[in-house]
Amino acid sequence: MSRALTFAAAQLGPIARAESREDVVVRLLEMMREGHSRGCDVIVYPELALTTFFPRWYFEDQEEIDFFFERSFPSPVTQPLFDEAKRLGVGFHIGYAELVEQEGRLRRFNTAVVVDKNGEIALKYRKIHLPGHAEHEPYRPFQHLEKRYFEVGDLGFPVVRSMDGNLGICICNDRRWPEAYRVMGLQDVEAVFIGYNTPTHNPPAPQHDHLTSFHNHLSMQSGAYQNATWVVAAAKAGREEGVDMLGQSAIIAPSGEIVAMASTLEDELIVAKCDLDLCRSYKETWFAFDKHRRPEHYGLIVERTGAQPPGSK
Ligand code: ING
Repeated sequence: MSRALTFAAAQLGPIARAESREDVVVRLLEMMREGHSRGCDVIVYPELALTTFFPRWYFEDQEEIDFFFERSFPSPVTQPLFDEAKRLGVGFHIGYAELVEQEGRLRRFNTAVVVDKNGEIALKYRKIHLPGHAEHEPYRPFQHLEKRYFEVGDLGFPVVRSMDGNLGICICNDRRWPEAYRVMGLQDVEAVFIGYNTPTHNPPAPQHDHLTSFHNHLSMQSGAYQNATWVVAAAKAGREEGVDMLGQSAIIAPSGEIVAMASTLEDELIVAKCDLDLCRSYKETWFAFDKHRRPEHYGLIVERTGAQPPGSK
């Protein structure tokens, strides 16, 4: 008996800096309704889906920065997403910039949540692998200041049972790090939801630019296969405030095969019926972790941060 969920990746085209959250929510609702009409159970929106990707600019004024953050989620402007999801009986994943008072001080995270079919937040994740840099680097045609504007996430990589599946989240750069998938794999994850904002030019390494799409899919297909999980990945795509952002949102099976992919750089919904029990054939053979893993030999993965060449101290 297959345990199939129909997932959608809701790719977003550019969000202009001047575009209001209200206007963005209209776009999100349109894709939620299309997803419902196509039988979707869960719709996956991108990372930082409510505003333009603001870490591309250097700001000094904290108030200017905090304009891009949500002080509550849901908030009046995002409540319609929760209401419509409940009315339609669909779940969704969405990324946003989270501003929260915690332990007596303001904290800022690059956050994503899974909202279930009752409109309740079932899972929350705060981005752990923050790429880019913390100081203004004028040589760059655009900045990537996630290390300046966000703190490292403090929730680990949780997996929750919701909507009949073991669901996990990682955000953008996290998808390039095998540890992120493996921690979720060790919690028997069956579907990982990923939002990303990926420029097609990386100023420190322009020689890699032509491989941006290959590296995107390579990372996610590997993560899916090596942890026997589905991956549903939604891009913020297109030329956003002058920066070209990768599209090619994709739905990837535990086999590592891409079963659906976006073919535009605009708002585009891609849909696939995903049998979560397909994970079992990998979890019970190739990647039967309990039978085959040898953690007693993996110590360096946790003990050491940076690589140390042979013969070093
Ligand atoms: N984006 C990128 C990613 O890992 C990055 C990091 C920055 C890529 C600059 C290329 C150029 O896909 C995020 N948001 O993590």
